[in-house]
Amino acid sequence: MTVSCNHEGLNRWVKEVAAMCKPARVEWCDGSKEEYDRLMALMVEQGGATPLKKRPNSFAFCSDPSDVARVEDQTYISTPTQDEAGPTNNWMDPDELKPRMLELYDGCMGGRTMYVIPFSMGPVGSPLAKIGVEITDSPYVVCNMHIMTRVGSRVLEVLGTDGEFVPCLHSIGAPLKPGQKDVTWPCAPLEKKYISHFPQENTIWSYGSGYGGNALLGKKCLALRIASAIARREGWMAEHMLILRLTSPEGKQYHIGGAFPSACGKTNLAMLRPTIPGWKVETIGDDIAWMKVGPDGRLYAINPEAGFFGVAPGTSYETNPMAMDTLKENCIFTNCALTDDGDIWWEGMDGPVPSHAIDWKCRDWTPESPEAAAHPNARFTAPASQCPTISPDWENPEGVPIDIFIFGGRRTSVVPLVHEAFNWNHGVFLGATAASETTAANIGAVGNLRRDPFAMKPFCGYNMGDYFHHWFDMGDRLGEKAPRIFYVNWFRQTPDGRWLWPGFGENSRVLKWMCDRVDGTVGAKETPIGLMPEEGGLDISGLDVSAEDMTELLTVDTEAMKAEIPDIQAHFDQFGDRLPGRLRKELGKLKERLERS
Ligand code: SAT
Ligand code: MN
Repeated sequence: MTVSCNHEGLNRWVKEVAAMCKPARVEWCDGSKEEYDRLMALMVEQGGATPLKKRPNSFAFCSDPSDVARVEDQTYISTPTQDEAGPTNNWMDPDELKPRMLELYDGCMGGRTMYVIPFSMGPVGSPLAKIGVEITDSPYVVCNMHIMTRVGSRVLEVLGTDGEFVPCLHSIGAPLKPGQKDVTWPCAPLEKKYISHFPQENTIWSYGSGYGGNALLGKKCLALRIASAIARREGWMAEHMLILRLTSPEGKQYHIGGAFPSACGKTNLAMLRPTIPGWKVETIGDDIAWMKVGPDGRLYAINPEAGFFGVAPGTSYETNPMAMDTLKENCIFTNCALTDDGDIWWEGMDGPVPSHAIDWKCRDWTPESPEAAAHPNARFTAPASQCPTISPDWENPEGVPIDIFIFGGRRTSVVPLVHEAFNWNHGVFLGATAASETTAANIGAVGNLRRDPFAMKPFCGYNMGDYFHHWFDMGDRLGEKAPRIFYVNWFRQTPDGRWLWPGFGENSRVLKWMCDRVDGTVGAKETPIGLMPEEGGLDISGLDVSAEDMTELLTVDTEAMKAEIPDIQAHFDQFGDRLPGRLRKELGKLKERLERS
């Protein structure tokens, strides 16, 4: 299929980029199955993709060992002043960053095909959707974008001759000299990787990495970093949130938006199968929510993505059966292990551990091998439409009305299973002070505690102090129709490392408590940190958790909370004048409540 583009600005940009990157050829993507099959066949032929015997139309890839996760240290918010990017972002002056990257881009696509991918974040033509165009020299990126976004000629039709789009420039940064043999996962060395955002111009420049959030620019780069900056200017919200619909046995629907850092179980929660009888969960999104105030004054959310880019290790029929069923066909697997019978495997998958496999570094692997077979941040790319619990409303262009926000993170101690904010302002405080132990989703040490406000630390495209203001502004606008705010921690452990809470499907008990709170049918006890379930408030019938563990899960450790105050104080101090006074006030009130208790 030939793609014709009548958008002068887009045609001009494509020409300019081609002149700079000097690819061997330029190809416009139409999003068709023919295109996907052709590029996959090409990658199979070149040795980068392995077709899986056990999963129709599915392929496995292994990345370069330097290219396994987002590179936060080399991710930039490039605004004219550092203050606009704020203390939580890496900043570089565009006047310094651009020349540096232009030099890298010069001739960077030599010997390769430059693909032009028109894509829509959100259902094509939805009033909440945004159009992007990614230029890339990676066929792997093209195929992943086919699954993760809506790609194709329809997008160009909506764009017309002068529609707005976000230009997303990507190169793996590995030009081929004439006659040079390609490697299976070409990319630039770590120090040459740059993931740059220019929020003032709504543009993205990514160089050197082929991996996930570094390279699939519709996701974290557009739908979060650039969109969050646009959303603030335009009065809506772009959040790092799953979206799910919970339906009670009486048929009442509740919509939940949940913000958790990467690799903290958003995908599992979005596809949860309730263990409490009669309750049902439908999945709307597992990573990103775009939300606008609707005509009735409530907050409506859409999932701008079309697929799931989920963490593979730990996913099993036990932990997330719906994800496992989603992964049966038409998927891409990255950095998983390959079994001898032509399937993928990862740590934590159901069934026996294979006696032999090829690990993600292409080495022979046996259970005795010292390293894991799959990389801990190995990923699957799967079409959302294949999820058995996908909601019939997941592509509703108007979105779904949000009743509940949940914040949380991975905390092995201190933070109880669930607490509710006293009100919106206190809820914003809970979001702004959220902390989590780091995971393998970003390059760096695993297990350190870091403040990750609203799970947006790596994804907020402007000064986070202003972002906090924006949350207060949205609350003021929503008034009584604002969603209720809760904070959860599924990850509590005993000092010797035993999980206190079973998690997964059992989390439905906590969600039910939230719905009951929204309906006013269950009470709560006041604690210094928020409202918590009263004795018997949480439905634990049939749950295999001891009374002592339940008590531990629902107790506020006043001394441990007090000990965190200086860290919260320091966290707030970094925002200087940009910190909303309301947050300081909430901190003061928390201190008082802790002193009194
Ligand atoms: O690599 S991604 O940014 O797409 C996944 C994640 O870290 O959540
Ligand atoms: Mn994420």
